[in-house]
Amino acid sequence: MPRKIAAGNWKMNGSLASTAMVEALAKAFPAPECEVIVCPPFPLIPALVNLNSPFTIGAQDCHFSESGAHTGDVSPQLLKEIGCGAVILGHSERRADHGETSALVARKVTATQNAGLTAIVCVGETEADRDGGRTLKVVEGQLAGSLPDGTDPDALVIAYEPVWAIGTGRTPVNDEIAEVHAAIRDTLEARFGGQGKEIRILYGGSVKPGNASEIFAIANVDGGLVGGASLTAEDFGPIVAAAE
Ligand code: G2H
Repeated sequence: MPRKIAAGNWKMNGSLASTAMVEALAKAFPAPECEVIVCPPFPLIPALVNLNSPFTIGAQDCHFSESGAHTGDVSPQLLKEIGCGAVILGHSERRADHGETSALVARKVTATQNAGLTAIVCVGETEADRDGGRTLKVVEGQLAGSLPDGTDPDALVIAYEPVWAIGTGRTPVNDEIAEVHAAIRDTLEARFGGQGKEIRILYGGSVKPGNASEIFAIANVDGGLVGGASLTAEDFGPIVAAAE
């Protein structure tokens, strides 16, 4: 398994025509030297899976139950059945827009991993947290709360996404990214021992073709979770190349 990951989080963007973008990307990267994960909105997942590209197709959320009376929700078992390989959990937009807590994310991590999927767990501080000097405390607290007992480190990816850098065009300076990623690595090693070294830690927040190589070269940065710049092959292609 390649160490680096280029993951695209399409958020609530894309249409059936977006399959063309993934086809173009697969043509450019028929055997990528990094893991490429594409996470479209739920209804587009089958169309992307059916392309049989070398990429992992993921979801942006799931419920913690296998089935039941949960209108509008999707189970990880169904995601697995239709060909998903990963699920983004605890993205700051879900924490903010849907009131998701770390305790809820933890239940989803268990369910996701039990379904045979990789959990991509997002953590990150707000601007007020950073200005208040609470960045590491907040991130470590989110990790502790979002990773339940029994978490499988082999089916876990962490994404550090400072909330103030998401979709804003602002990115932390390299030393700030390095500091948080090192703290996350320490936390994972304390929790999972040697296996904590193997867990991929992605940076997310305004990753672009122009900054991806520099960010991915920072210690403990194992690739990126990319939003806006994952929507076209022109933008996402160079980011995949930077992760190779
Ligand atoms: C952070 C990121 C993708 P963007 O949310 O998860 O989005 O790259 O648009 O800042």
